[in-house]
Amino acid sequence: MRLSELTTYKDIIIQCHDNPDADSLASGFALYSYFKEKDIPCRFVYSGKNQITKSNLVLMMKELKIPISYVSEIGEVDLLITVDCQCGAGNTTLLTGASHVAVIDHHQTIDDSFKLSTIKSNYGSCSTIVWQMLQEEGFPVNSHPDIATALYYGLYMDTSQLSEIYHPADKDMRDSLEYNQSTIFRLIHSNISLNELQLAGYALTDFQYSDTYRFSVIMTNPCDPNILGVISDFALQVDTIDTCVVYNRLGTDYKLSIRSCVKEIRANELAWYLTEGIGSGGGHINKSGGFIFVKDFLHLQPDGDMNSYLYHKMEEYYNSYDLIYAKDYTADLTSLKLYLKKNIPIGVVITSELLEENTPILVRTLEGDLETTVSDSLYIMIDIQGEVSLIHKDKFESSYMFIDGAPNIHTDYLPTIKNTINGHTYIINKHIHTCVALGTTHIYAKELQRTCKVFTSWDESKYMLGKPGDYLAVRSDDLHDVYVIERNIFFKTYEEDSQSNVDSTSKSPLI
Ligand SMILES: [Mn+2]
Repeated sequence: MRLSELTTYKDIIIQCHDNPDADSLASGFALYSYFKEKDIPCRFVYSGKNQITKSNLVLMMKELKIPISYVSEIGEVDLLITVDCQCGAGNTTLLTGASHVAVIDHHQTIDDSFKLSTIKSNYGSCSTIVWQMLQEEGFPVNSHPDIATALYYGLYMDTSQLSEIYHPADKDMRDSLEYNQSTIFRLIHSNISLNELQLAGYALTDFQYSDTYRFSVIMTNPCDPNILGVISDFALQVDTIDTCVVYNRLGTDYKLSIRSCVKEIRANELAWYLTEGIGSGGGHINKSGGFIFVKDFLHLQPDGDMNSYLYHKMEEYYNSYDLIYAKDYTADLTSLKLYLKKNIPIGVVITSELLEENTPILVRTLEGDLETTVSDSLYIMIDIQGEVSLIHKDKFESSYMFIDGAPNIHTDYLPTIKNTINGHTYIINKHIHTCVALGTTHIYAKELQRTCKVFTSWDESKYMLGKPGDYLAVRSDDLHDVYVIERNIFFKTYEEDSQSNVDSTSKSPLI
């Protein structure tokens, strides 16, 4: 969806989620400014039980002149845009009266029936999506310091002070915005009030702790949901706490703030686990949040004891997965089958076709930034999922050959190459050649029966998550090269090797 498509509507209401945060205020404000400039009657609103009181948000609205108003109904309107949230989601009060609805969000898709929607669940902030959409329309964000500052603060607050930025689009925005530094500094230091400081102190005097699993569960009195995050950040600093959940009840929901500081547990996955079926959750690797509907919770646990539910659910989570550290793992080949990699055309970029020899470049990919220097012998490979690897010309020529036609790449972010001297960024799609591997690659693989977290030998800091139904793979030429292949990619990329000369005594793969 493009923003220009939305300018055909007579009037527009932009709604952010209940209990707005900085990201939702920034995204809505930027959109509002775009439609105002196009002379389309537009309002920016939020609803829900609570009005904004949190000190940093009050300051943000005042300093950046964000014209948001609190409503309980909207009357008739041609188009309602929900921003940083999805119409129908638990955190978004349903405002009726709109003839059409559009959704712009970076949370997990809960309903894909909206014709008008841009949802990018892997973006750090909704501000980034709106910024990209404004770029697409040629809207000069940096000519509006208030908008640039709001978008920067939105990303800042949604990515734990920019510490959890991983999507390249988020980095692109962070690097490009010309924001007001002194305003950002004041906002950062207006995060909690004196009363909230006291409330956090009370909460921390009473907590549940598991010796076995090193997690803590903490209840607080009702407060702004953002304060839960302040408390969980603090609790996680304890040397013997690896993960924690801080929660309270606000009206019809329980709010949860979840943290993890160990590489074996991702806070966002834990949030999904704790709220599955009775609410919703998500976020980032180290920090996440969620909510649980009181009504659905009472069905599950009629005594309403949230503390005991969370404690036991945490224990259950710790027992729900297997861990594999590829470096020290010895695969049991009798339980695996041999598969052959299909010859899929992938992409290759010859760097010297784009830039002069010896130019330092930054290759930005979904997986992270990669710095290198252009040379005649440096080729960049782009695989089916848009993942990038560097390869020497000689190695390339002995392992691949060029073919005609387009490569088979499915990604929502094609890598970009930036000249780090002059900052010029190259869109590489015009420069991608197509190639296929010479020879064959074999793997041993089996279908996973249980959730499995694999720390590969090439990245020991992050695990690959395998769900039941996905495949655990071991390279036949390197038994320590263990990884997970998603079920649908597996069937696209591999076929069982009938010529297999592996002893296949075991017919039922197990892990
Ligand atoms: Mn957000």
